[in-house]
Amino acid sequence: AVKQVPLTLIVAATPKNGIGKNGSLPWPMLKKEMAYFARITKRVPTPTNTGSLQSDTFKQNVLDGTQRNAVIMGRNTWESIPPKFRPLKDRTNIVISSQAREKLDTIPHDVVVASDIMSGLGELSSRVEAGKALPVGRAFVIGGSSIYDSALELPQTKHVLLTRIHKDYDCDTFFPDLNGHATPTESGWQRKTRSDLSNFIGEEAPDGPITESAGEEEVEFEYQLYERP
Ligand code: FOL
Repeated sequence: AVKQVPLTLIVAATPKNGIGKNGSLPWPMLKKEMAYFARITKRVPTPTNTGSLQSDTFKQNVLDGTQRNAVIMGRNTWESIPPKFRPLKDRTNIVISSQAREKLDTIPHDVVVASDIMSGLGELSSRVEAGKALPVGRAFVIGGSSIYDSALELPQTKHVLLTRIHKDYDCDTFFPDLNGHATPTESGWQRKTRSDLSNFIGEEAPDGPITESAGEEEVEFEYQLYERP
């Protein structure tokens, strides 16, 4: 039996599941939300603390440097990240593209380029075995639409960290409807409690919505966790 690495989707979406507009995010910069994304995708769990006690799950941090999480993204999402922030630091970046690295705009060699999620993870495993990359902690799928779609088809995708933005923005890119992918029964996606979320992310989750001033306006959002069996 070969253990497949669990995949977690992380996404921020409007009430209509909008995630993007004209190659960037639809909302003005939400500093706290972006900081949450960075913190959660960097934080590595310990496999050594057997995990019967959930509070042990996150005693190890990225700063220990024995593992690093992977972030898996499509080529458009890669290009949407400001050049000064990419590759996303302290994470192994995997870019999905049907074009070979050579035909793409200068992607550093420590970034894995692959034609699909499973080959990207396979290439990363080869690099780990060759001592050229750190062992994988968690693997996060960070978009966009078509990469989220593909990930939801994979049986190893068990969690979605969704930030629900409580405001409508005009969008041209959407997150797939979780229970269009599965029936709203026990075999489908279920929202978990705040306590489950805290345990999963390794930090206290806020109670209720967060308000952030962004540009001219105040924007409310909340962090959610979904799971499927
Ligand atoms: N998930 C959530 N919850 N929020 C998001 O904004 C988000 N964005 C993407 C995927 N999942 C998400 C894809 N888009 C950066 C920029 C765009 C982006 C993802 C990441 C980025 O620059 N991240 C830096 C932080 C930069 C900063 O602190 O301003 C990083 O280090 O992660």
